[in-house]
Amino acid sequence: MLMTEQLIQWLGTFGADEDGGVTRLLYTPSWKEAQEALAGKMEELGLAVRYDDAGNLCGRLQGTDGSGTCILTGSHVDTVQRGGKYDGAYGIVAGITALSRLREQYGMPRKTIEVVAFCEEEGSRFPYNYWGSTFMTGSATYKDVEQALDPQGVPLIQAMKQAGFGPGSHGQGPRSDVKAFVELHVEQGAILEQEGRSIGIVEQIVGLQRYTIRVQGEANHAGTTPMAYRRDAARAASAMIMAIMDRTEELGAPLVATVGQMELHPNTPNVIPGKATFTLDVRHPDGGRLEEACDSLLHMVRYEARKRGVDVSTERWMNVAPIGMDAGLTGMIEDICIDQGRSYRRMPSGAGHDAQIFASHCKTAMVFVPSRQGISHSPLEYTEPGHLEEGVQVLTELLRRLAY
Ligand code: HGY
Ligand code: MN
Ligand code: MN
Repeated sequence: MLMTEQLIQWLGTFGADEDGGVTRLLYTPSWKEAQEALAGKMEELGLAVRYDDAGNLCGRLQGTDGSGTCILTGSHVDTVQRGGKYDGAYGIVAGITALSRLREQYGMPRKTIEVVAFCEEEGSRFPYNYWGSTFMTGSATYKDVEQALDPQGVPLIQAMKQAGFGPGSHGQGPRSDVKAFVELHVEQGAILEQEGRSIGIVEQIVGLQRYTIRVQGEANHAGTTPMAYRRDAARAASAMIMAIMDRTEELGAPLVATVGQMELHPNTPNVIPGKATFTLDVRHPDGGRLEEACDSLLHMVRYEARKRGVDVSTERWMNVAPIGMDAGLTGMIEDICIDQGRSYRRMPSGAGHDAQIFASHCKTAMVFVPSRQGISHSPLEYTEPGHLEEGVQVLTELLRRLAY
C-alpha cells in the first residue's frame, strides 16, 4: 500500500538543505523539479495531470456524473526558507495517496476529485502570499503581483514566465468548478500532541496582516560621530521592535506579532546604519481586534521614529481575514473520526492556510495531524508515520463520502 511517509521523504529531496530541512521557493529550479516530479507521480498513479497558468499542478480522477464540478484536496508545494518536510507537502502527498487508494478500491468517482499542489502559499520569495490559491479562485490576478520583486529584484511575473508559466501558458486561468476544498495539514502547534490526540478538526483560521517597515536614518562613521549626532536606523528599528513586542504582550493572547526578517544598510561593521528594513506579521482570530492591534503597533512605530529623528514608512502587503470552516464538512469529519475510532478534537488554526482563501468561495475544511513538540517552519518539523496514515484514512473516507 502506498505509504505517505515514503512520499514525504521523496518530496523532501527537492530543495533539500544540508541540515535536513527544505527550501523550495516559488519558480526556482527546486520548485520546478518538485512540481514535475509530483506530475510524474500523479500520472504513475492514474491521475490526469494539468497545470494552470500560474503553476498550480492538479491530478484528476474524472467523475462519471458529467456535472462539471470538482471536489479538491491538496496544499502548497513551496516552503519557508530552511523549512520542514511536512508543511504543505503532507497535504499534497496525502491527497495523492487518498485518490490512488480510492481509484484502486472503488474505481472512478461519481463526482470529479482533484489533488492540487498550489504553486505558492508562504510568501517566502516574493512579498505576496497565497498566490496559488488566490489565482485559482480568481481572488488575485497578475495585476496584484506585478510589483512583487524578490530580494534580488527579480519580478514575480518574470520568474513565472522563465519557469514556463504566465498568461495563456497552459490554457487554464481561475476556476469556478470547485465546490468543496479539504486541506490536510500538520498542526504546526503542540495542542494535539499535548492532549494525546491524532486528529484536529479545524473550525476557524486566524486573521493575518503582514507589513514591511522601512526606517531611514543617516549612514555615518562609527568612530567619529558622537552619539548625540546620530540618526541610527538600527537603534531606531530595535526600539520599534521592542515597543511592538511590549505592546503585543500588553494587548494579550491570542494576539501574536513576529519580526521575522530584518536587513541593515549598508550592513558594515564600522558604518552607522542609514537604513533598516524589517517585516511585521500580526495575527488574531478576531478581525476587529486584529485591525485595532495593527493600528496600535504602527502608532508605536511612528512614535519611536519621531523620538529618534528618523523617517519611517509602513507597507501592508498581506491582509487576510479570519474565517470559519464549513459546519457540514466539519460535522462529516467528526462522524468519520467517531466511526474510525480516532482520538480527535475541534480546534482553531493559528497558522494561515490556503483553506482560508477557499473558504470564501466554497465549502472548505481542514484536518490536522500532530507535529512533534509543535515544531514547524524548521528542519526539526516531524510527524510520526502512524499519524500521517490516520490523517490519510480520514481524508480518504471523507472524499469517498463526498464523491462516490
Ligand atoms: O505563516 C503561516 O502561518 C503559514 O505557514 N503560511
Ligand atoms: Mn507554512
Ligand atoms: Mn502550510
